[in-house]
Amino acid sequence: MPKSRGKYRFSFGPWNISEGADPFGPEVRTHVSLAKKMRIAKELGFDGMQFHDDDAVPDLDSKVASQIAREAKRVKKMLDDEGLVAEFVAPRLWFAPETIDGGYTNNSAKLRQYAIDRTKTAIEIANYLDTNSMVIWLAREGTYIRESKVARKQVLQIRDALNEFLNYDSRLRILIEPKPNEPVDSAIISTIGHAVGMSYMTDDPARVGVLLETAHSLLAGLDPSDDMGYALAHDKLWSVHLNDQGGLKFDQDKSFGSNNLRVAFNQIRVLEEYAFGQSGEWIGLDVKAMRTQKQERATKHLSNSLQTFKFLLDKVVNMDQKVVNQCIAQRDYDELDRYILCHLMGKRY
Ligand code: 3MF
Ligand code: MG
Repeated sequence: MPKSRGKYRFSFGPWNISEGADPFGPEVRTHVSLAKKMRIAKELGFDGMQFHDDDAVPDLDSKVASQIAREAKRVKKMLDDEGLVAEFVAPRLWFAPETIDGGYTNNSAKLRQYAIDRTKTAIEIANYLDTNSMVIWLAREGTYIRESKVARKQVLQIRDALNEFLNYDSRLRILIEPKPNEPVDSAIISTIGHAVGMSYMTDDPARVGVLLETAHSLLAGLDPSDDMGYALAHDKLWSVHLNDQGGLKFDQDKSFGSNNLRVAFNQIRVLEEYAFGQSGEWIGLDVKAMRTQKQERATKHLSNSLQTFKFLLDKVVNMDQKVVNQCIAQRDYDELDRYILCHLMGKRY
């Protein structure tokens, strides 16, 4: 790894080694066990794993507390044995029949309670896995048609839910992962700005930050490196999901840098300028193998993304800041553009 100000540790989630199903076709690869995924993580040079609550304890809703505790502790032991740590646990609030129309913003009080209870169980699991970080991707908090919910009320319902979790566990840190759409037509907390705003509405803003995903910023029509800068100015960028995205279409979770190297370069530039990771923040890679990828080669999206990160970090560290400063001083941004492109292409400037 090139000499850098940032301290980079990498993680991914079990869902990032997948069977390749998409909305138009079934699975094309066989299931890989959690133990095997941990082994792969270690072999590829990752230090941590991210979990949905039911990645750690499958079929969570049908299990009692003691069984959940037992299974979660077993996963912790597996992590220990592999020399990995859990970065966070995220409640999967978009799968159960109870969350068809949302979790905390469901129009039914009974179903909202399901989402609250489920999240508290996820907090318990996080404790068993020895992490105090919980990521909340607000997948179905939003609408398919505007008239079905009251926008202002949804925001307050999410605030109230977050407060309940902060009060439930005094060590808990919440990372909001915003996304503008998919599965819903329009998410109520749709961008990093919305998520940061939400954090200040809670009872303890110091314990609420954000996780930024490259593709989610792009889907909102925003530049991920600027979004990172925004969250970093608030000291609230506590994790990232690096990946890539080819324009405004479904969430692709392409390998990091595979669509736009310059956009990827700038994300690392912004992280490096902040010395990201010095306070323990992780670099998560939320990437998917292409459906066309064969079973035995379906981890290249992870190794490729890691390699691209390191190569681009090298480009960031070895960028000639003198040239950059000169161009800025002369307000010659066309020359700066040429320098950056030469630098990225490895051409003599
Ligand atoms: C959705 C996502 C999710 C979240 C994950 C953890 C499946 O677009 O990015 O990945 O990252 O649920 O919060
Ligand atoms: Mg993500």
